[in-house]
Amino acid sequence: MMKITIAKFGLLAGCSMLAGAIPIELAQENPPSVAQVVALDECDPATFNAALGPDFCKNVALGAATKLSDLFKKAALGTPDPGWDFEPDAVHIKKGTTLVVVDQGGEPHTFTEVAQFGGGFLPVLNAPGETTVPECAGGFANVAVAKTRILQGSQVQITGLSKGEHLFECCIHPWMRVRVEVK
Ligand SMILES: [Cu+2]
Repeated sequence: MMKITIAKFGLLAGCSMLAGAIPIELAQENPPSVAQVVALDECDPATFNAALGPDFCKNVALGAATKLSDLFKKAALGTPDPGWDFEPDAVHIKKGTTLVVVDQGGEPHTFTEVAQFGGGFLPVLNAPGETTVPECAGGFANVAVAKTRILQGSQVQITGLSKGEHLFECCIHPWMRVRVEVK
């Protein structure tokens, strides 16, 4: 009885060692390649949540907060608040690299691929004369746009990018832009 138990344990241990060894070998041959982009903002919970609903903006911007009315004012002047930003602005990756986009700001953003940079779906946040790009049209009522949404504290992974240049922007705050170069 004891012998059988030990033999079974030994077999299990052997299997798990083997299972553990395979991914490590593969990883050494093809190191997993990941590049990270972070979405940042400085939303002021009091004014954002009063207008947009409870918990829309989480208070994560320590010591810095922009009131909703100021965000609108700056956007209307064509000088949007730089606290709303994707970092870095340009990413150079090899084909096969996974792009991980993390929302470290206090409110939702989108990471939407566009043919050309332009306006988002909220005219009030677009620069003067800037029109909504086709990829952002319809806002979250458009499933294609909704799928690119990143909620506060969460992330999306972009895989399978073809070689060449890819442009991404936030369809809410369209001055948040990233240029991705895939080699
Ligand atoms: Cu945004």
